[in-house]
Amino acid sequence: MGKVRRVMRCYNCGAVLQSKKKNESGYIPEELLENYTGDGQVLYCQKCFDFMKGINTGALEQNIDKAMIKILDDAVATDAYIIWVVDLFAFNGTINPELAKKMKKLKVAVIGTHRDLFSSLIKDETLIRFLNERFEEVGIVPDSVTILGNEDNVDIVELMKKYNEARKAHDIYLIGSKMSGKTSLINRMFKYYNNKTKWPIKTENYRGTNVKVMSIPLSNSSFIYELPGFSLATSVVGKVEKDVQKLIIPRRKIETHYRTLAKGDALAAGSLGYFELFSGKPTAIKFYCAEGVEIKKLAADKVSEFIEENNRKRSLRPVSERITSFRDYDFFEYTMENDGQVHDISVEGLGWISFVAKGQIIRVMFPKGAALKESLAKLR
Ligand SMILES: Nc1nc2c(ncn2[C@@H]2O[C@H](COP(=O)(O)OP(=O)(O)OP(=O)(O)O)[C@@H](O)[C@H]2O)c(=O)[nH]1
Ligand SMILES: [Mg+2]
Repeated sequence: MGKVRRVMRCYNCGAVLQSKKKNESGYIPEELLENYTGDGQVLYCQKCFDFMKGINTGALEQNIDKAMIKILDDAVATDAYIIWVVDLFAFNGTINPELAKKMKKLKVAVIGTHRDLFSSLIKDETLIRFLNERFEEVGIVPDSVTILGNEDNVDIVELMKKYNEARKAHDIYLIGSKMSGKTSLINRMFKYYNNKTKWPIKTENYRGTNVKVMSIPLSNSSFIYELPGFSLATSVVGKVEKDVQKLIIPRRKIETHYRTLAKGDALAAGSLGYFELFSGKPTAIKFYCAEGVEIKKLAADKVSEFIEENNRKRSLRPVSERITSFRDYDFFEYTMENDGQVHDISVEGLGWISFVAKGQIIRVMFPKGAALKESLAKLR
């Protein structure tokens, strides 16, 4: 995998921080840059020192609610079977390491949803391999990986049978991000579900928490618990207004845009994401996103001007009123290895670029606090 490094910018003015030239923009004393731990710490250029607040917060991974963690401790304590539902489009960034550490102790079946958004030329095996890789990366070897989409012909009865055997009479906890497709899956299962137990299906606060959980009895002593979705706080979807969400969530097929970036070029995805080839040979990239996202190639040093102008003119959608100045973005830099393999850099909820890694440096600017992830490509 490529190496990621935060590009340090002054929080206040957005200038790239440097400690070489005192009179130039972004100057900061060397020891401040050197001792920066990234841990809740804030950096300002000397000039903006008086206005100290905020940070380059790039989360890289999703946050999980404390109450939810408590519930999942129960899952671990009872050796429950986990069904982890993930949205194949907005997947990167959704595995929280703390959560993964817990789930590692259990049997985990993975379901990748939204298959219908991908071309039918893409094989299920390709998507299955990608999900296996991402889970194995955090120490989870999935018990099974299933790909689902609207209008597929997956045999749900067979799937339920498979899980029923695999769970070995233990409870099932159905987990996943908000909007990943948990309820859609349950609804598909309900068509064939027959409650022969003494318990009703109910939704109530999980014991000792104020988290609403639906429990569906499987036998007189075991249940499926459908947990609320994990927060979209690290997804661009969770950071923008409703009308912008409509543009970035794909409804039909995912669009693929082809562009070649030369050194100093940036690809703008509306006002929500910028991918810059900072160094390296011209690179052919594909950008995958919803049909509502417009893209444009521009000179990287014109990005700040462009942001300002696009706020006014809205010539490249989507534009969010919540993300209007440099301060509203995080800024990261990937130094890619030179392995000749196809890699993705993905901004959760917005889309991803895909390209052959040849030692390039790629800078990504994206809404502050969204999750960013680099990995071997999803579609390869
Ligand atoms: N195209 C497509 N849309 C899907 C698929 N699965 C779910 N959706 C849609 O995605 C949205 C969210 O689905 P839900 O099933 O409500 O997701 P959830 O995981 O229960 O979400 P929360 O209850 O918020 O945690 C809905 O608009 C669904 O119609 C799928 O496979 N393909
Ligand atoms: Mg739901």
